[in-house]
Amino acid sequence: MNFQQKLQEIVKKNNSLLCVGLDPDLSKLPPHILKLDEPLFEFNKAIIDETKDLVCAFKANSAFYEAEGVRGIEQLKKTIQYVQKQYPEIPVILDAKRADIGNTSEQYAKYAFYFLGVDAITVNPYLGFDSIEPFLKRKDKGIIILCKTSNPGSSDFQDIHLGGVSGRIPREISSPEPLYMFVAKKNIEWNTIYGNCLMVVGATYPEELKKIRELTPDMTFLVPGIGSQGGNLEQTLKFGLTEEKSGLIINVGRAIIYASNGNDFSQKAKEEAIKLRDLINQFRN
Ligand code: NUP
Repeated sequence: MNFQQKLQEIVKKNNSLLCVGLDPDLSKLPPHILKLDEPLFEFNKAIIDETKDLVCAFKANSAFYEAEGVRGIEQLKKTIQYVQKQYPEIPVILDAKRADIGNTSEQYAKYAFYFLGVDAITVNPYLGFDSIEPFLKRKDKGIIILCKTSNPGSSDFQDIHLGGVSGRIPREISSPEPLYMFVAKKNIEWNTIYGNCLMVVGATYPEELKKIRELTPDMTFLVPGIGSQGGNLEQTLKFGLTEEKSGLIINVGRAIIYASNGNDFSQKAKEEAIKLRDLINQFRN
């Protein structure tokens, strides 16, 4: 079963487009968890156990594990293995925004898909096709390409209009459209060849989301930015849902995982996840 099939199954089974972000930050974990030998893993495990019926995926951002060195990576791997063993129907996304020259990307792909064994990875298309091809050729995996990111600085480059560019870019696409639209078109093109592409579109830019959805009626978008970043859930759903009322993976990290800092943190996370799942589903019915 490939990533898209696995995703579709769990969306149906859990009736959810919510993805919980497993981004454990030692400075924010509950005191009783910090006392444990593997706090990142124990925190994740509690969140996973409470939200497993409410999500369509878990997304782990590599930075929060790399920050803790070898022990962090071990706990990332343990978290992924835990999901695979206990809840194998739930896909795990590695948010790493990787890509480099092809030869190096091969190693990043090996790390994600062989060492960690995740179902999908986020990649940065800035280096061009050969930099993401080592990921794309894993047709069973989901390759989630950054398109319009949720942060304020995403406008610095992604909104630059392409009029007048030269070099390898053919004249017909040298039009006054922003870079993110060009990237979206490339993603669609790569998806027709490889069939395993998704794209990242931030919930903080609903107008841009709308324009990208107009280009592709059925590709799946990973949408971060709801909760702590102030993204607009209503508009995200209005503009982003496909005809089948799907096509979005709505990631929420901090607003769920840090809903409480006490002994009840996983219970509170569950309550937040239920609220968000239900809010999302109001727009799907
Ligand atoms: O455009 C993006 N914005 C974003 O926040 C692309 C991302 N991958 N992310 C990631 O999504 C971010 O690094 C973090 O892991 C998650 C958002 O978490 P939160 O703001 O819900 O806590």
